[in-house]
Parts: sequence; structure tokens; C-alpha cells
Amino acid sequence: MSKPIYVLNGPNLNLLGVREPEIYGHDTLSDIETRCRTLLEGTDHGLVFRQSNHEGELVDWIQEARTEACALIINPAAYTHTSVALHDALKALGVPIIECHLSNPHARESFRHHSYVSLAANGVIAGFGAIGYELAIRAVLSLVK
Ligand code: CA2
Repeated sequence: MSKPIYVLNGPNLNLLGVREPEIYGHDTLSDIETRCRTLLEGTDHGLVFRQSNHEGELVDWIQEARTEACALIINPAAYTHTSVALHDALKALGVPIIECHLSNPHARESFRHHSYVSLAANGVIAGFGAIGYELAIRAVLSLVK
């Protein structure tokens, strides 16, 4: 069995499917986790899927992924646009990193146009809603095979 793919989710994403469906869609984070697990069935990869509202906890999980994960998918939510701490942790990671967003931040307010995370990511998937997580899993599978 290969190391698992880590999927980390930042602040307020626990509210998915409950508020603002016009921006973020109707799927809950649990629905998205199920989609990812289904996609990985029959592959050699497990899935670690987590959400936190706390920047330091996300940093701890990124550090954990240095030894425990084969790749990391992260939707850093609002920390995308503010967090040097996440940027630094990701820079030290050493496995493929995909940044994933439900919406397209570049089509939204200007404060969402800069990402500290993109500077450390292999690639970015944005604007496809919940399907973006499945696209990110596919990208990881092609990067680590
Ligand atoms: O589009 C994305 O995935 C974002 O990462 C979502 C973040 C936002 O700050 C980024 O610019 C783009 C916000 C996540 C908040 O999620 C909510 C879900 C339902 C209701 C309220 C917030």
C-alpha cells in the first residue's frame, strides 16, 4: 500500500452546503470526501481528509504530511490570501501539492487574487466546484505514479 493522499481544508469549509450555495455549491464537505474516496477505490492509495478553522493546526498537518503522505491537496480557504505560515510549511513539504478552490478567486474580489499557497504548489484547480477535488485527485495520481 502506498502512502495516503492528504486533503486538507481550511476555515469555514465545514459550512459547505449549508450557506452560500450560489458560490460554493450544494455539496457538503462530507459529500466531497465521499467523492474522493470513491475515486480512489481500486487504487493503491488511501485518503486522509481533514478540515480545520485553525491556521496552526493546518501547519501541523502539513508537517505531518512530510513523512506520512505521498501528496497533498489543499483548499486553504481564506488562509490562501493571508498565510505566510502555510506558505512556509508547504515549501518545506517535499511531496506534490495541488491547491484546490471551489470558486474561481480571480473572478471575485481583488483581495482573493493573490495566493501565498500558489507559490508553493505544483498546480492550481479552481472554479469547478466540488468536481475540482476529483480533478485534483486525478492530477495527484498522474504525478505520483
Ligand atoms: O473557492 C474556494 O474554495 C475558496 O477557497 C473558499 C474560501 C474563500 O475565502 C477563498 O477565497 C476561495 C471561503 C470558504 C468559506 O466557505 C463557506 C462555505 C459555506 C458558507 C460560508 C463559507
